[in-house]
Amino acid sequence: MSEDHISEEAPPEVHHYNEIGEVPWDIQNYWAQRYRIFSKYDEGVWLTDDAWFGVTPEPVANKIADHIAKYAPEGRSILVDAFAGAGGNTIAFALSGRWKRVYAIEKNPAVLKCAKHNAKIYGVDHKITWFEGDCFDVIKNQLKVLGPYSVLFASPPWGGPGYRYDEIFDLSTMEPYSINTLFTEYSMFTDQIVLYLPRTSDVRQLAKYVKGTEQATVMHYCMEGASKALCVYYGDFRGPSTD
Ligand code: MGP
Repeated sequence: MSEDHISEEAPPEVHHYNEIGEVPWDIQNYWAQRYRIFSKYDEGVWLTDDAWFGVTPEPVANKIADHIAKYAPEGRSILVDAFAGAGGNTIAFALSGRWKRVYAIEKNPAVLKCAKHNAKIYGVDHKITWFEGDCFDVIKNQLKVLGPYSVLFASPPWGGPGYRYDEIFDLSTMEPYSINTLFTEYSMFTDQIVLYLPRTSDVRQLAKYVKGTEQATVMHYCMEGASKALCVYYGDFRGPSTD
């Protein structure tokens, strides 16, 4: 870790909890799994209280990064992470070594600070270009020309942990961005799109965005025998299901 990392000041809504007594009750369950979420948690990982709900556990983030690195078309050298959050996926993409550059977008300034700080802990901050803002605006206004060289990964908000109570999750009413909004916006940028979505997502809705007789792959990412979430791969990914 560098000196400037150690002396950095955390904004007021950013925390590194050391003991369960400090942790708000509704995130205690996540804090209990902190080393599965960030194996380097004790090196001073930062999170906002809301960021705990959406962060991808490290083994899952690494597996997804590994699949995208292996199966994305060769000509793609840029990875755009549209919802960087506290950095779980972004760090894994940078660690994979597959990308010339990782572009990470996050709207919430405090959460973006967490992502940058956490990337420093993992030693990959220098491989990432950070954008503070709405991902649709950043992609349209600042990254547009990179579309043909990029893979777009998005782990959007799912409308809160309440997603668990739906037997089949309706992606058309997902808040604040429906599957239709996400796909329509992202497909104006690139045709290589990976979305991280609830494990109970309605796959019939995912199929609607597959052109003609092309195919998409849906992959469940599991820990200890239970699916955590799925990824849908749209584009020319060479069959992650074979791994
Ligand atoms: P979870 O269902 O809240 O936890 O999230 P868990 O421990 O699997 O619940 P249980 O029923 O198994 O006890 C599962 C995973 O979904 C988390 O690890 C996050 O990666 C992801 N996740 C959860 N939420 C609410 C979101 C979200 O809003 N957006 C994104 N992108 N990921 C989420």
